[in-house]
Amino acid sequence: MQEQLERIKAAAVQALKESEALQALEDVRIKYLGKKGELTAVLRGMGALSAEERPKIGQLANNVRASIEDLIEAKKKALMEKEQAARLAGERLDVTVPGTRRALASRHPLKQLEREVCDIFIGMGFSIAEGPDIESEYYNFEALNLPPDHPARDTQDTFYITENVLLRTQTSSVQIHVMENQKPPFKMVSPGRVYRSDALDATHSPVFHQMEGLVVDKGITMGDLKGTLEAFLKKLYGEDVRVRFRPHHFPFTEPSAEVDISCFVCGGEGCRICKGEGWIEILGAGMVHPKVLRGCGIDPEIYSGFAFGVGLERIAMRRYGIDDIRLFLENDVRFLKQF
Ligand code: 2NL
Repeated sequence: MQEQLERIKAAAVQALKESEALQALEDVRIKYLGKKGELTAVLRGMGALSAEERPKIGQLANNVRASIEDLIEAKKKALMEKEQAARLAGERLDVTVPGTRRALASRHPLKQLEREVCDIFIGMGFSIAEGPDIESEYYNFEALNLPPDHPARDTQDTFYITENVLLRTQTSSVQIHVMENQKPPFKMVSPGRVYRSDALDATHSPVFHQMEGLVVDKGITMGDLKGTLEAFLKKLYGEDVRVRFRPHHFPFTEPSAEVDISCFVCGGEGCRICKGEGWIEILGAGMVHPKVLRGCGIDPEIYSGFAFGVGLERIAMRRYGIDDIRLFLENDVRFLKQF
């Protein structure tokens, strides 16, 4: 029996030496130490031994079991370490290899300008008002004293969605909503996209950006309009700029004016940019028409206000010497990278 145990041990040791996977180790364990294993079979036969021999053989069998178990454990550990090492080697990555550089995007030049202009007005205590691009005819035209037969209402000039729903042609509509829903005083600017049914060429685009401003309070005068716009234009173009107001007509303001600045290229001498004029037209403005105030539920006998509108593309084109409005829409990185 002793011999038998030694043979079992030798066979198990040999089998373990040849095992190269965890499953093979388990197979060995079952074959020799399992319930139906070889060592168990020997132990079952111990009943036939003499009382003298039984403890000796029992002791030996236990030693054989223990050493096979130890070997299995050791081999298991070795195999797992080997496996881990192989996995780590496969996953190794060189953190010193240079990465793929991702180009950082930048703000669109028109949005940069919009922000700059908004910041100037925020600095003067204005709030920003935004509203929908799709409007009803009432908010876009009627409320601004543009009667049904006004040429701006023609389908040649305006994108109609249904008979009285359209893409806004100015952001004044946003300010009408605010005047209807809140109580004066108001001091706001409303930047945003506006739409006109124009064919796209170097100087016209069916979609462009505008910024309108509105101040309504008791006792607002043309002096407030002039002072505010002069302060704005000096912040945008520099303290040396001179500002000129020319009489004009808008249906929604009375009186109305167009506002020019002295040419920022030649300083008023006359050059290519100002077409020899010395002046550059920047804004339209005026005192809010009493009809417009009344339509929003504001009593023009108590309140007065001024308003203005400015096209952002025109300002940006002149500032950066851009000669084609289509460049703003094409998203050509070579163009956008310059700002
Ligand atoms: C221009 C002229 C202007 C206004 C816009 C306005 C808004 C309300 C009431 C009265 Cl809610 N007026 N806006 C006033 C005068 C001129 O824009 O040349 N825009 C590019």
